[in-house]
Amino acid sequence: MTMTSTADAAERPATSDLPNHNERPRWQVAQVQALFEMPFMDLLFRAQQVHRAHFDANAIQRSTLLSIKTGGCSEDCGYCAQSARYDTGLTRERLLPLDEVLENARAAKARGASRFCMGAAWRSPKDQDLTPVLEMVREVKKLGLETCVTLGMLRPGQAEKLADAGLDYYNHNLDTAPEFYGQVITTHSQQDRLDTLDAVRKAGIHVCSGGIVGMGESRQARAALIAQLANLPTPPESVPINNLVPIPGTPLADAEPIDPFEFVRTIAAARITMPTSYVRLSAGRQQMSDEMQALCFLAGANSIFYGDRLLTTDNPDADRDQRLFERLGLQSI
Ligand code: SAM
Ligand code: DTB
Ligand code: SF4
Repeated sequence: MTMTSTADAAERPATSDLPNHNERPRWQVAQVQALFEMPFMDLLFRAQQVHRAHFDANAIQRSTLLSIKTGGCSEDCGYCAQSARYDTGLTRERLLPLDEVLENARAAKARGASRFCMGAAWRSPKDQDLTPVLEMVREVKKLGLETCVTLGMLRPGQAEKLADAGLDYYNHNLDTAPEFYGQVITTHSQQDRLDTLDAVRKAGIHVCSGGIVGMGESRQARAALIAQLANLPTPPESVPINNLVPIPGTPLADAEPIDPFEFVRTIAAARITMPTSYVRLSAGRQQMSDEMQALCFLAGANSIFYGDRLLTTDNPDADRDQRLFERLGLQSI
């Protein structure tokens, strides 16, 4: 098949155009935007080619999430049910005890999850907050699960402590394009998040970082987010793409939903620009049809959150996901 001229415009830059020939080629925002502008069928075909060159196209990785500390967060992220600044009707909870966390982890493993992700609504954990989480990481790992935590911004030395506890992944999203960031979050900067990702990477922990779409951002902003993730010194091993779950009481409660095909295009752009990363179809699956999810898998998504809760909102239950996997002939990783 021949590519269209739009597709040609989306080719990666030649390495010879770069000042340092040892560097990976960088994706320009315009090149990622050109991917978004490809005819839908061509974009999906290209995403499938990239996907099949690096992964089994019929296998999906599953992680189960647990909110270990819910609500009362100091930050003003405009999408978040857990910010103390908005009245979202959420009941705050203190850090869960270890035995409750382990009970959830055992159930996740029994259902077939390979990774267990623990999320806490902190701007940044204090050292005394981190100590019990280190114990959770050690104990969950002993169950034979991969471990992931998402705790907010890390202070010096904390990533190393998490690495010593055996943590496999740290989730910390860039969330949206640098130029749109200040319209969604004002209590920290995107640079703060980049600094935490750098500390996590240097400590030898795998990076899980992605973003949210459907917040009223432009297509260019979506392309800029994808380019930024792909151009990190090492791309994240895991890239969650969240579709905004509108939360009553937050500033984004009434955001115009994204066109479903535009969401699929975002997945495809992530797949093409980060060929060896797992692209995670994240928040928003509960509101998607099975057909929409199948399109996302066709566009290169190869991991999901599995289990009937995300952090504070619903996710499809395991039975629905198992039926979907059977109907599509998908295996779990
Ligand atoms: N406090 C930590 C942080 O901000 O990194 C960890 C928890 S935070 C809830 C994790 C991620 O969930 C956010 O970065 C955002 O991408 C996603 N998220 C939060 N609320 C969401 C919503 N209503 N819809 C979709 N994604 C959401
Ligand atoms: C990510 O990117 N998405 C997950 C996980 N990382 C921590 C969280 C989604 C949260 C959706 C809204 C909620 O349940 O509160
Ligand atoms: Fe929510 Fe995390 Fe922002 Fe806190 S820092 S408001 S938990 S997204």
